Amino acid sequence: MIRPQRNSFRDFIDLSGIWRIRFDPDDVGEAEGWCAGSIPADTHPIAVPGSWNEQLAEAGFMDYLGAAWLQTDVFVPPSFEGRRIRLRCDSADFAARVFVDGEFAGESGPAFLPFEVESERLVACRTVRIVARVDNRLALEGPTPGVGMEQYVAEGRLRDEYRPAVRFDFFPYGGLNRPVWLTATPVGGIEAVKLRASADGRLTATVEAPAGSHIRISVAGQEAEGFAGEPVILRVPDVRPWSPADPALYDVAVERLDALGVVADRVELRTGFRDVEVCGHELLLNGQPVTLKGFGKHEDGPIRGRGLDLPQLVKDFGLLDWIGANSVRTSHYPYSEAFLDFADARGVLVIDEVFSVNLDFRRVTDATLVQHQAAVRALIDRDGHRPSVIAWSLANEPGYLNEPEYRSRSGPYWKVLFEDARALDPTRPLTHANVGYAGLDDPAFDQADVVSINRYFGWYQAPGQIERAVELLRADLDAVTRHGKPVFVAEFGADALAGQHSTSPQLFTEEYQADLITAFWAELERHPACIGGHVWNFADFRTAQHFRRVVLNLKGVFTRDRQPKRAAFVLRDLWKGRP
Ligand code: GCB
Repeated sequence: MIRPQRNSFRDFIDLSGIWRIRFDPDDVGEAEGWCAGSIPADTHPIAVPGSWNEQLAEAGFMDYLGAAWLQTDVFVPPSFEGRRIRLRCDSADFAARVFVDGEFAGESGPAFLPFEVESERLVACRTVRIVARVDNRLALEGPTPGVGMEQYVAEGRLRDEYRPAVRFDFFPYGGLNRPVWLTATPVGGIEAVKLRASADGRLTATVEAPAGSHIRISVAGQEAEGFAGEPVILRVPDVRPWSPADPALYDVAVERLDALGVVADRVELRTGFRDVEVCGHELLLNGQPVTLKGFGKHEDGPIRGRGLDLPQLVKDFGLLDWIGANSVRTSHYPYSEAFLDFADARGVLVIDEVFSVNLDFRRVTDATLVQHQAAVRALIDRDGHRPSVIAWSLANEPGYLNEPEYRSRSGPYWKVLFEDARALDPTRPLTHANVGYAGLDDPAFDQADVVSINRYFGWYQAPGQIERAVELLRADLDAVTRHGKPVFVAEFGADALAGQHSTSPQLFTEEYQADLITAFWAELERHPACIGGHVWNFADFRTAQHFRRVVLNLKGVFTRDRQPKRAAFVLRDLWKGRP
């Protein structure tokens, strides 16, 4: 899939704006033909991109989990005549079926990743109606399992009931949370480009286009030619390797030439030349060891929910710079491409995570693995050319329910999943985020290149006892060191309510959060196998309702509206090396 772009061969219309939405709590829309669109009286206005929850809270849809039909009309301009016209959606949470003028056109693939649909109704010089049935429920056996009242009861876990019902600690926002586009590309054009660039200036491009297509690649004044489906290789002399200190980016032009050697299609991708590898307990970037300092984040904000928020992106990258962070994990799902544009340009290292949270091995079937593999493949396809992406994270906290099936059944699952990912991209290390319940010999560690652990000592265990928390952390770091790989603390932290203070160690105060983070950081820094840590979380974020959460998960070092807590200043001193 090629991201929408505009040049002499390609064009797009951004369908962002006010759409209409009709909720379908009884799931009757499909049978009743809502795919053709609805009259305004049955619908509410909704901004796209944006989640329906906070936008339509007053109409009663804050906690809505189910199907909803979103619609808009678009005029297909004359300039699209004779070209391949598609509708592209950058993501639909969590799944969508798309109709054009009432006819089914196609559906989404893995959640949080783009998909395209085509329809004979998409022809130039007419107005078409786009209707998307979006559903924010998750299947029980998916790579991120859903849950319902039945499971809470059957598992005897009524105290774990969330509203809306989820198995994870963030809000299941529904809607079209990233832009939707109408695109026009040449018939028989370039369909995909796989790029890999290394610090020695070598660039390999494999282009998907009609068989036999003649391909030309150019970057920094260098050119190479070849054919679709075969790697085309070129070398840039005196390349400036990409790094956080010098995030040098190069524009790569990929052209398809017709039989006369005339350019018939062109796409551009931006990349950077760099190497990442694991060596013993170290993670090397361009041959130099790196220490990861940063955060787990979320795509989350007031009103828009998970909707793409460009001002917030600008702000967040400014804050990452201000605090001296060099890295982020896209917990717990692939983020927008706009986010990665910033990471590439600002030199922020990214651990790119697939959407698999709290995988439950009592429910894993063959279909789970197939879906998980598809999600990994789609993520690598989308982000594989990004210099900022230094590792793939294939799951967050599988086995967190402490189910015995995790230890007995997950080994072969991880073997297949990791081997598959490694074959798709041998240039990046693989990891997953381990939860304490999954054990210090978590079967996924055998496959991972980096051993990542999430640890909440001082919070869920040993609350209020920072010294004890550090001892527990040290014991786990020592124990996982025996895997002989770099060790990374992918999550640690404490909730703090901005403005809550105390002179003694008290949960929820700004001082406790800051002191816990300081103590953990000292331990991570001194541990020989540890390559750094990510504080959980960059900013406070909304969760589903539960007595453990005060609307938000308060582990942010910034508030949800990006005001610093005490921990932000402390981290800034630690990471920027101030006294
Ligand atoms: C975790 C999860 C994360 C939660 C966090 C917490 O281990 O990975 O999604 O938000 O703990 O605050 O409990």
